Amino acid sequence: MKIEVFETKERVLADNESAARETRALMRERGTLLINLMGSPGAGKTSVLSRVIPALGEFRIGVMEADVDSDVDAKTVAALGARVIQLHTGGLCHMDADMTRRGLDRMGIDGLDAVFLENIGNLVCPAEFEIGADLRMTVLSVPEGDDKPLKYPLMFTIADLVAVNKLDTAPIFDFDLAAFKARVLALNPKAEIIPISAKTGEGCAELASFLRSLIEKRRRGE
Ligand SMILES: Nc1nc2c(ncn2[C@@H]2O[C@H](COP(=O)(O)OP(=O)(O)O)[C@@H](O)[C@H]2O)c(=O)[nH]1
Ligand SMILES: [Mg+2]
Repeated sequence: MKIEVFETKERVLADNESAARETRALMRERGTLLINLMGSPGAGKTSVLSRVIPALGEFRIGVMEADVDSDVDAKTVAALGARVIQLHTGGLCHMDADMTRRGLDRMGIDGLDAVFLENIGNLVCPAEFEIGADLRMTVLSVPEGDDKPLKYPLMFTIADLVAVNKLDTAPIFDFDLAAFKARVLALNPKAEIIPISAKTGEGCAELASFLRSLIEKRRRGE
């Protein structure tokens, strides 16, 4: 007897890819840059936004805060003057393209130059689901260790930009920045790696200027 095998995960990922393509086309048409902000819980995603949004004060920024529950991060970011929506995934460990699209529709992107999606904190599921972002940005913090690209290779393979946060804690943790960079670049030679501290502000101007040039390019329709 021949039993049919239906590859459900492949189907889900194919549907996700087509929704992501639609979002990518929409963002291009509207002149808005979409950034998928990923990283472990506590890596400093919200803290980095708290540095970067004021530094990009000339632009209008939207933030979609995805959480399993709660609205603490959304309140922090709203206080910076960004347009904010809280998205609850009800237990799901990542945002997919369809959920992202619904969030964008609900928040409204009229007049926005850039939208950050602060994804659910983990280094596994968000890497698997394309949301249609123009930039995939991963925050990895020093206390997590320099071996994370070895343990979670997909996250560092798909990241366009890796912000190495909590640089101020480097004297306490044995974090080998050169080894970390080499591990990321071995997976992904095009990755941009910017060491920062959201606490002291070190490196945040460089990070903001990297983002600024992408936002300006998108505004010019490039
Ligand atoms: N020492 C230090 N602490 C940081 C830095 N960035 C964030 N934190 C702290 O790390 C914790 C988690 O930060 P948060 O931004 O909420 O992380 P998220 O879960 O990735 O959004 C908070 O207690 C922050 O104050 C940093 O650069 N240095
Ligand atoms: Mg957060």
